[in-house]
Amino acid sequence: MMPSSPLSLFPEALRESVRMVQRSRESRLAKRQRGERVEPLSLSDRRALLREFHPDHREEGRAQLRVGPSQGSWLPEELVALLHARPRPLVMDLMERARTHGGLAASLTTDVLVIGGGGAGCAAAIVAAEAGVRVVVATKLRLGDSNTVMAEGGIQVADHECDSPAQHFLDVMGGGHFSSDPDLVEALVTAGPAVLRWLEELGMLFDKYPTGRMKVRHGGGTSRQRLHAAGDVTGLELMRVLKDRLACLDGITVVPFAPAVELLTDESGRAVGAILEQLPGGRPLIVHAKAVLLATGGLGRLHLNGFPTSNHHGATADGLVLAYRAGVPLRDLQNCQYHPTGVVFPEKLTGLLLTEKFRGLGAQLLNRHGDEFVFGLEPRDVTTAAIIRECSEFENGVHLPGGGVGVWLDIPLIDWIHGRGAIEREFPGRFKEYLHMGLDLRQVPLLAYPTLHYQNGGVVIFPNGGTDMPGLFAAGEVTGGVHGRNRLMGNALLEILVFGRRAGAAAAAFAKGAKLAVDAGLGHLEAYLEQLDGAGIQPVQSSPRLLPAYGTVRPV
Ligand code: MEZ
Repeated sequence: MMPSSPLSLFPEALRESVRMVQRSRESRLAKRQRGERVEPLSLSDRRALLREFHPDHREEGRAQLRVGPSQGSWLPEELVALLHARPRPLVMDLMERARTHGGLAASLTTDVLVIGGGGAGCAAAIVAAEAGVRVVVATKLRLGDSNTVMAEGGIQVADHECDSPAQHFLDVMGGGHFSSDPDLVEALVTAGPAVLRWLEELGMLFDKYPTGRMKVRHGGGTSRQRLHAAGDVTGLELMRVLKDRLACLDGITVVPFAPAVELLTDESGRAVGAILEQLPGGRPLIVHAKAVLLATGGLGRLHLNGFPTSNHHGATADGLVLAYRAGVPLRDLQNCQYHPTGVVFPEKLTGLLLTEKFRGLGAQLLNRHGDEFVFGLEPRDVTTAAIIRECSEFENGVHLPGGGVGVWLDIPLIDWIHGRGAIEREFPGRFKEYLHMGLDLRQVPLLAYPTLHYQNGGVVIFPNGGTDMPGLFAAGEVTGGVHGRNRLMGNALLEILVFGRRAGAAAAAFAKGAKLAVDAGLGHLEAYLEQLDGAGIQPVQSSPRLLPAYGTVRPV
């Protein structure tokens, strides 16, 4: 039931500020119609802003990695602590058995083991099964529980006449500060149109005009409108069709509630399986596989720099730990993505996403005086730094009585720009969700502040999804190189499909030419523990963490 006044849910201290935003809407719209706007920053201004205000550039909160192939890198201290940690107790017990028995006997065997049941893992499993190999998908929670399912705003694909993969390539390279691997970016953008056709064939429902033409929008840092969406539930709709396809295929076994806690390797250093730790209870499941594919997602639930996160509960960097202990290098992990608009109020939703599509359709970011202070479609890292500066140095943030601070995202402006009904039509998910709580997005702005959203870097891969380790493939957020130091909106959904499919195909091909190992063990782990010892590191925790240590969901 709707409250009596649109403002009744806001604390008294905020109501005058909301009214000011409402009062200034008409004149801001008129300005917009006259083409007056806050201009995008010059390259040098962007750089200076990032240096001073983006969390990646803070001196504190980093630590140096002291072992392994990326030794010497300065990374978020929460991540370094996991990489310097000892294995989980279950693995320590199995290590002794592996040593004395010359390996660990299998509870389950397969051709390809896919670790992770989000978008990248499902896409990989589908392609591998279609290539005729047996696949096991081991997933920490249920199939589909992942950041993919929470993705709202859309997927970037250059498929319209005024656009091209070359244009998309330049945007990705520029958005990532020219630090991406160009071969990976080329693979990403050129496969886009085919991936879109595949999704349509699988039955995904995109936003379209009555003529059947796909609607496309701008995202931050994009030179063309190329964001394709399914309302504001793009990831949910994407997972729906992937899960349907996966369920139709023979040869795929899904093992839910079974996170991988260590890879298995053979004498030659090939990846030959993994140890899964079944939830709850922690019983081991030893899987032998001819090829292993990591699609474990990101690290948002490590709450780097104390930020809230938009990520699902399983995003605890597990894949990074597994791959790194096995000797696979990491890249770009000093750069994380703080999405500019996480929820600040209502407080119970703190950190959850307010999609960039709101800004793509004209919602403005306003400070406590009701002034627009940044061009709304700067690349994400720039917008984030501008919000942090506005709330810190300029002291122009809106303060909640309970301590939170943020800036207004004036969502109702969207209906004023595009006509009544636009908000309900374009944001069916968030519109209903907030209405249910008593907040009508057609009438009130929401308070926003950056939230930890994405792990820009990760495991180093080749364009086919292979890694330095024979038999080990990786795809999706666990990998690095596609987005360089800053990802643009909508490229994550594209990445999980392009590289999920590539890695699935490459893993299947590898498996066809490989045999199951007879000596699947933990030799790589013993070597890693020796390195920790040699560096004088005495681990105080174990990893991978599996779940964050708060709330009602507890690690086992
Ligand atoms: O790619 C993303 O992270 C995305 C589309 C997020 C959003 O704002 O909706």
